[in-house]
Amino acid sequence: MRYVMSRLPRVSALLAITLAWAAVPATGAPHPARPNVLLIVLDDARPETAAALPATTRWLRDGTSYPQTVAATPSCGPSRATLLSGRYAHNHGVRRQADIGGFDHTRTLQQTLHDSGYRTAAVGKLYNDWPLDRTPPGFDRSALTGGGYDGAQFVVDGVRTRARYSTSFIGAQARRYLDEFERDDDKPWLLYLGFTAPHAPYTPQPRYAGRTFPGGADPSADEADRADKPAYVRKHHTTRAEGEAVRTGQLRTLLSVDDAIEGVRARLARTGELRDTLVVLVSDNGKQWGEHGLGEKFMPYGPSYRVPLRLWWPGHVAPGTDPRPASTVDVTPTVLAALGITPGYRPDGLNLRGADRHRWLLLEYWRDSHNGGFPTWSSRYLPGRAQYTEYRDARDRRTDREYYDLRADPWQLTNLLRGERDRTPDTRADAAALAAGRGCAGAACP
Ligand SMILES: [Ca+2]
Ligand SMILES: [Ca+2]
Ligand SMILES: [Ca+2]
Repeated sequence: MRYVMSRLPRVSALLAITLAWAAVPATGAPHPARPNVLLIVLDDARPETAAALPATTRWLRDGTSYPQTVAATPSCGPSRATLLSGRYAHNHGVRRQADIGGFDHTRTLQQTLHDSGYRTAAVGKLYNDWPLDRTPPGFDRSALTGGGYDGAQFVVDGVRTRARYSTSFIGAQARRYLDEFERDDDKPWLLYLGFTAPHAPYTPQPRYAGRTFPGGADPSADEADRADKPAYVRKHHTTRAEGEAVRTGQLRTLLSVDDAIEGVRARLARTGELRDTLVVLVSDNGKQWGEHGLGEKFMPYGPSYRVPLRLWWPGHVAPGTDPRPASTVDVTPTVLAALGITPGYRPDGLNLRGADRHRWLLLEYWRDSHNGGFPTWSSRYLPGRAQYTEYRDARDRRTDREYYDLRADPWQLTNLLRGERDRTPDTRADAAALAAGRGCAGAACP
């Protein structure tokens, strides 16, 4: 019964969503003072990487976790634009890494909070292809990097510098901004905390370089028959062993992230801000650890698009697990609803803490020369049930299609549109829903 919403007629579902949206500002008790917002964004972390974040997990344990969360567009730059705007890439326009120049910075979490009296700062990796010496609109302060670990370059409020180790630098800079905020103690703040970990090149701190971790890639890392998959998949040959090396490298870098986050938590406790801070932990996309013979992300498979999402705010966000489908597009609307702030625009995502729910999850990706030759695709994803994917060429003509019955085949081993005829599902409803979803806006989004 978890997906009862998807069985309702479309009009009723839209009406329910509209009513829930209208009701949002009234759902929480009025806040005597607005809380701070700490938005922690990991880079390429799938949900399983929580194994390398013990202190962070302990801290956020009495918040809400959303195990069915996707990155609406599993690619760094587009995904961050989605996280910070609450809009799908087909609306915010950052479809490819280099598109950030066309981003509407006024329709963002940071601009909305800034306009509501928040002090705002961004630390670490934010957008791709953004000039680091320019503080992005909506932020008062910024200490940005393009990525990397040892000797990574940062620009701290216009001053160029190099970090000995990026993760430690990001943690220290976050604490500096928190100290600065503390001097203006009455004002709430937004701190965007974007780690470069666990993105390639997975350089660990020496003290974590020998650590190993039990577990590994999912069973699709040994997919023997990929004849059901589109041709581009079969051009890749990432082995389970190669995927395992990437996984270990990622988890080692996250041990340093755990230390940095613990340092931020301790500083919040010391300045008396801990209980007045809404914390969000999320990743911009996942990572293939050899599943289907693939590395990277950018593909319509679980390891690429599934991401961790946790919310924490003692006394306001209930402890527990929310199994409802969630997306990166929901982060900004959920934060703003928790704060009782109505943005000056209509996001595409929804308030995850409201009555409202996704009928299905829209996933979209556009071919990007920065990312290699992965094709353009979009999916209709029903977690635990099914995923329907269409690939498109440069002229927007449909090329390949995939359909996975996730109840029988959770690892996406058998594309039912490339198998025996008698098992071919009827995908007309999926295709129609996806066609509408690809152009959706606001409450009309699935
Ligand atoms: Ca990423
Ligand atoms: Ca204080
Ligand atoms: Ca197969």
